[in-house]
Amino acid sequence: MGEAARSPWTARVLTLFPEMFPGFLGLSLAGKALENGIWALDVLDIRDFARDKHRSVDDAPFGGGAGMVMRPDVLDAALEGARGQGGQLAGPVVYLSPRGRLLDQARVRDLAAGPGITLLCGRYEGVDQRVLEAHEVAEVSIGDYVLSGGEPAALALLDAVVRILPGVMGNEASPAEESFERGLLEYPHYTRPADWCGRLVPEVLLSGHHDKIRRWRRTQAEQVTRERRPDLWARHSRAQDEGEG
Ligand code: 9WO
Repeated sequence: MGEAARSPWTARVLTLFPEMFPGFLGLSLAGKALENGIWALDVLDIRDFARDKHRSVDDAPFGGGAGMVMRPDVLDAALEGARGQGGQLAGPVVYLSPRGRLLDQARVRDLAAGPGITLLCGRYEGVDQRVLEAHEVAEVSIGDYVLSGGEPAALALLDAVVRILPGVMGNEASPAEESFERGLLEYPHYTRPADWCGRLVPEVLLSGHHDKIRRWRRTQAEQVTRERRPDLWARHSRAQDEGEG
């Protein structure tokens, strides 16, 4: 008996700008992994699901006001079109929006552990609320700022997920990863020369005392987290108190 072929981690993207994909994800490690079949990218043009002769995808907002809203009937057809063989979606449907829950490394890890994701990229003033409810769409934000569309946010989310898929990075965890696992920011990094324009590398890093170096880095990570991200520091301290560290 042959093994059934396992499908790779699959990103299905619904967008009015399919030319934006794979974008930078076609380069570097993510691009190599895409070529090697470690992940797959299906891009669907939302306009292909418009049915009227002008292929319109948007309409004026009820209640008046500036701009246009993406039509629920067109988005519904696109989401149905995003189902693969067997009528299954590739993982949860995520709408990139400043109204969403903020993306963090824990969410990235959950997504990487699943079968994939279906990403809905909005344009204009956004999408009709009812289609988000009908399809149980999760709203995700990559930060508290407004873009002109969801596409750059979709690319950022995919970059975060794809780099941790098995076989993409080489299997060692990066310092940033290990640090984030513990809820801390990274310690500072240095390379040669040891004296650059009179700026010296901290002595301890030249000492060869690996235990001392580990403790110094830990202290630096804690200090920078406390100073720059009191929110992360509070969460980290709470986790330590509960004996998770
Ligand atoms: C535009 C606009 C113009 C006038 C009045 C209200 C308005 N709201 C918006 C708006 O939020 N547009 C969004 C553009 C609609 C959804 C896609 N767009 C988007 C996604 N901008 N920024 C994001 C985004 C996604 C994830 N993380 C951060 C930002």
